[in-house]
Amino acid sequence: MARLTLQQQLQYKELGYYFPVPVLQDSEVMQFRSFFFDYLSANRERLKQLPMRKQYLVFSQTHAVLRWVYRIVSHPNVLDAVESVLGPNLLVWDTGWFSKMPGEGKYVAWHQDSLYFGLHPPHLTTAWIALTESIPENGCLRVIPRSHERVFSHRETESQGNLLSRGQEIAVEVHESEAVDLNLKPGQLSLHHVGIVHGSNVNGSDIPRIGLAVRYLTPDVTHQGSPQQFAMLVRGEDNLGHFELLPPPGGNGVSIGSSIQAKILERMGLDA
Ligand SMILES: O=C(O)CCC(=O)C(=O)O
Repeated sequence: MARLTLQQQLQYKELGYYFPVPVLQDSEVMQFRSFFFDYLSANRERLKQLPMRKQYLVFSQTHAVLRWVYRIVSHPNVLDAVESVLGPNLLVWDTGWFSKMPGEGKYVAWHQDSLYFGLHPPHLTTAWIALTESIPENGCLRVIPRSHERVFSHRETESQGNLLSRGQEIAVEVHESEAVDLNLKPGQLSLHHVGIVHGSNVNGSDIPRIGLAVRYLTPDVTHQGSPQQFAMLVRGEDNLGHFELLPPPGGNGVSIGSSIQAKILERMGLDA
C-alpha cells in the first residue's frame, strides 16, 4: 500500500511536497529501466540533431503511445499515492522523462509549473518516479518548502543546459539554503504541488539519474490557455468532460488509437 497517512497528507498540503513513497518492486524497476535505455538507443540519432531545448519532444507524452510507460502511470501503487492528495478521480495530463547522464551538463532551473501549464484550479500534482537512485551527487530534484502558496515572476533565457523548453527560470533570487533534496531510491516517488518552486543541479557523479515526471489532475480542472487539452483517465470517473480522453496504448510497441496519439508520435519523431 502506498497511500499516505493523514499526517503525511497534511505535510504535503503544508509544505507542497512529500517523499519518499516506495511504489515499484526491484524487478519492475529493472524492466522499466531496460525499456528506457532501449528507447534512448532507438532515439540517439534524433536526439543528437535536436538542440537541448527541443529534446523534451522525444521524452514527453510517452505514456500515450508506449504501453510500458502507461503501465508506470497507471500502476496501482503510484495511483494510491496520488489519490491520497488528489482524491479518487485521476487523469494523466502530461508526462516527461527527466534523464541526466554523467557529463551531460544538464540541469533544471528553479521554476514553478503552474505559470506555464495554464490549468485552473491548481488541483494537480507531479509524481516524480525514480528509475535510478536520485541523490544530490547526481542532481536530484530539489524544492523550496511552502513556496506553492506564492507566485513568482519568471524570465525566459538562452541558458545552455537548462532542460526546460523555454529556458524559463525564476526572476528573483532563490535561497538555496532553504532547498530540500528529494533523495529517492530506485522505485520510489516524490509528490510535488504544481505551484512549488523546484529545480535540479547538473549530474556531477558517474551514475545516471532517470525519473519520470507524471502530471496528474482532477476532472474539475479546466484548461484555458493551456497548450494541451487532452488527458488520460487512469482511476475513477470523469463526469465533466473538460479534456478529450485518450485511450491507453495497447500492444508492446508504439500504439495509436486516436489522431492525438498519431500527432504525439509524429512530434516524437517515431513511426507507428
Ligand atoms: O527532474 C528534474 O530535475 C526536474 C523535474 C521537473 O521540473 C518537474 O517535474 O516539473
